[in-house]
Amino acid sequence: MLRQPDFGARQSVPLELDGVVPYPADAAQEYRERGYWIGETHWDVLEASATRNADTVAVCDERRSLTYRELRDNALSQAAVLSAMGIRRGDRVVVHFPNVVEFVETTFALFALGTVPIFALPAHRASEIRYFIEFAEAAAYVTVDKAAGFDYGRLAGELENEFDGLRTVVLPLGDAVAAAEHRESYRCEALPSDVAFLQLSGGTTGRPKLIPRTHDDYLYSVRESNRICGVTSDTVLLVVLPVSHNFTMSSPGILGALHVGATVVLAPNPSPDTAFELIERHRVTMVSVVPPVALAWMNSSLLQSRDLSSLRTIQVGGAKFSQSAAERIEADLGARLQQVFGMAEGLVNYTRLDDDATTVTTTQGRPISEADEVRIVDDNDRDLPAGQAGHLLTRGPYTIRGYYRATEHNAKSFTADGFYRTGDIVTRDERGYLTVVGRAKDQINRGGEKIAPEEVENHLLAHDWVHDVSVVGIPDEYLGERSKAYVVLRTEYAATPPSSLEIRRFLRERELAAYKIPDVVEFVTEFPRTSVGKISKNEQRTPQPEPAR
Ligand code: OOB
Repeated sequence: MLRQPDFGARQSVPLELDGVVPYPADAAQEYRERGYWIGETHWDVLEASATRNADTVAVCDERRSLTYRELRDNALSQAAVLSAMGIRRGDRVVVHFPNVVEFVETTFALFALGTVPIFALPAHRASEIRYFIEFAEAAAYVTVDKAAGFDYGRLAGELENEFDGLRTVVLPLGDAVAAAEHRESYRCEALPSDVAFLQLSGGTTGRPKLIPRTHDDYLYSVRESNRICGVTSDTVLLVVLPVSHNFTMSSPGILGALHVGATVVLAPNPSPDTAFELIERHRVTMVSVVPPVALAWMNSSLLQSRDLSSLRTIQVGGAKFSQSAAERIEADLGARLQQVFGMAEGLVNYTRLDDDATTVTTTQGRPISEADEVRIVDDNDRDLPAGQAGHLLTRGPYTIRGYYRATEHNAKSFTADGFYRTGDIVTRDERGYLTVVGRAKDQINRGGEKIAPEEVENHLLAHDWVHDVSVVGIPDEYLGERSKAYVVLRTEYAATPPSSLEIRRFLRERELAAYKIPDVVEFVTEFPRTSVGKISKNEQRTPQPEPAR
């Protein structure tokens, strides 16, 4: 019989993870003294909730529903299995799930062991997953069998063959888990100052960057988010965005809900059919969406036939929400709008529940914490006066000081004194509210899904016929932006170009996440250039008049 992992008393040795930039000692001390970092781990949070709310439903999806006690016990059972497989504290483990209960069980099983999950997105495919395994030297890959139209289990099999020593776990685990024994209480080995997991950055480079977040820093943002967003044990949170995304996890998200004994309902997709039915059935009070989902909901004819009266707050974030759409939310959906402007690297801004209508519809809110330091600077890092648009830099009690294993990139993405360069162009009013007005980073924000053009360009350059390529975001009424690839073919193929469909199929065959595949492909003979000879992406982003025929 498998037993619960037996680590005895909590160890006092901090986790050593190479390639992590720690908070400077004086900053860490200040964050503790001011009561931001209170010395709890994610596992402690679940233990406490399971004690207080044992029989409340913690999380459910279409197939399964778990009380807090069941969630805790299942997580410990899975931890026992993982531990028997040799998975230990500090090991990196790629976690790859669609919106199913197993994601939450697995995440807490890994927290119980002090293992470091890497939160892959449900849409990621072999190309991204392989990279995470290699780059982070992952010990294991955990997923679920066929779900949401994709055979995750098959991918697990392929990866196991490919990577020596990689353990793969495909849920459900079956009998092994049913047999595990539990103790009344379990103290995990992790320390609150340890890296709890690696989140993913939207990315601007050829490969996504990994973001090390500690228990202390993340839980501070979660607790404050709960306070700002009014999450209590009565909250029923509907999750329609990908489970592992930072917005879904922590703003206040799944972790916020589990912190206070609320109920999380996981939706397999954000379509009005699916979501409205779940809102009605579970009397959902709160939901987080990206702008295109908010638009689809407001335009849905199903609004007439479904009862959404339980909905109190609808959070919109991840990409810029237009003022005109924001102004419609309350009347169309019968819930109050809260704008959320956040990033997996840390800083999250919210409009407050008691803000006036103009603030809620025209700004992206203000930071969570009075300790969030925000600077708005010009191209030479000089501070700008209130109201002027500039680069947003930030530092604070839950914003990282560096990406994982990325020394060179960190020198560019962080100032010498530890401010993160967000790449966002914002204005700030006298009250500290931010409005996002643009972006300086080379990233496409496709309705909240982030695409690093360089990553897609590298894949396209692997095509034998392709000589050069440039990927940009072009305006889209619904998504905000969609992606376009300009392709220059090798001269010998220029006369007989492949169809754009073939190019897109080529990318799919390289097992790239579908949202990264360009919406539009155009073959050109050359790129517009700037005066210094660089590709003018700005010109490529601007819609060109149709050529005269
Ligand atoms: C969220 O996190 P990420 O890491 O996927 O993306 C962060 C970037 C920001 O730097 C900004 O460029 C953009 O996404 N963004 C917004 C926005 N919210 C995020 N741009 C304009 N308006 C907004 N409201 O996207 C994220 C993380 C936590 C909470 C919410 C969103």
